[in-house]
Amino acid sequence: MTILLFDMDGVLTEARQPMTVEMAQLVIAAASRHSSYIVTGSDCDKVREQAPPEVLGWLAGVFTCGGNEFWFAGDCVFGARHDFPSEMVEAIEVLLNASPYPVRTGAHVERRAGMLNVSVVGRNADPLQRLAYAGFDRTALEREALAATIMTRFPGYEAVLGGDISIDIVPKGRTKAQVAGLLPSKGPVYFFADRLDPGGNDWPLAKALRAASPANRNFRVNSPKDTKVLLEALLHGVMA
Ligand code: M1P
Repeated sequence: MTILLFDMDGVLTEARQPMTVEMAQLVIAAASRHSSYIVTGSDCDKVREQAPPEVLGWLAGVFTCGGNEFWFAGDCVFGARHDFPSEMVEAIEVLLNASPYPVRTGAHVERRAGMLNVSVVGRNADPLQRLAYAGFDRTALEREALAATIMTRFPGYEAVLGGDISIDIVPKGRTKAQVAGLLPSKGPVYFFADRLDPGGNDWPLAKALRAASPANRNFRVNSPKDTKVLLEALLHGVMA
């Protein structure tokens, strides 16, 4: 039986937005036929805000914080912990202060299980402030530069781009790739994700899945609209 893995932001939902009723119905239909998981850089509170309980109830589990936590039936089954060096947090503060981006909304460094999430505009940004920063970053490539700077200075860590306004920092190897080794070996794995290029937070898992079996497949989506098309195709047996 094919196992389905879904990234959340940009794939099942718009960034930090609730799942639509239509998407919820499709995910439930898929999850009732295939063992299905969400794999996200976000934490469990955000997953609960965005995915309705009836969807979560159909899932075989939710990997949060880039695979550093696993949730099943509403309980945290395991959670990695990591003490990030204070020099890193200090260096991040220097980099945040040095950014030319003028709007700051607060919550710029968020500590999650086994990871740090860092955002120049801040996690309190509203949807318009998110869009504005994402537009700036598309041209300025600020997040790529921040990630590269952090990885050069702290080579034991990986900094990857997850959503639209932040970067996720984890100890080397503690990316979403770890999920590949945690799945039941029941069948091919289909991964639906939007950050499949090097430097994106879905790339390490996509690479690990490709290396594990030629039957595994990574499906790139540009928005939840693409995911709906793929799920409808899956439900009609097109992708089997
Ligand atoms: O799930 C993808 C990403 O979602 C958020 O990203 P952003 O706020 O940048 O759009 C964050 O929760 C991030 O950690 C996560 O990887």
